[in-house]
Amino acid sequence: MGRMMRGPNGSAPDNGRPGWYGMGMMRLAAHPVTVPAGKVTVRVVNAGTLVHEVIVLPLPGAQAAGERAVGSGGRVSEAGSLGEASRTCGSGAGDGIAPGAAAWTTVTLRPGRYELLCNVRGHYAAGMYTELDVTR
Ligand SMILES: [Cu+2]
Repeated sequence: MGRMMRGPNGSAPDNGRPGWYGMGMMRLAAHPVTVPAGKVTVRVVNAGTLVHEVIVLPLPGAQAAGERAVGSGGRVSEAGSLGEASRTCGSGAGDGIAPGAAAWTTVTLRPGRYELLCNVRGHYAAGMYTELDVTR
């Protein structure tokens, strides 16, 4: 069976509107932060009030989580994506995880460093990323 991970934990904007307000407090956390190589089931609970998603990307070289270039659309490149959890109460890719809902995906990961991130417009720059390390 897979390992348990949770996130993202988007903060709750006081006015309930998506946008810049409250985005400085957005975050995404993995539990645990290190897992053995092989099939890894990423389970996500959206504890925030906005729609989120989690995408799994390798971290090249010495790059740290949060260092990807953000394009003019407020998103990062998903090239090389190994999978994503973005379907409300479902597996794999969808239209985003509704507030309060769960989502999941199973990916096969070799030993290395990975980044879990939310690529909803503006969320990466607001801090929705975290590193996941995979050991042998
Ligand atoms: Cu997000």
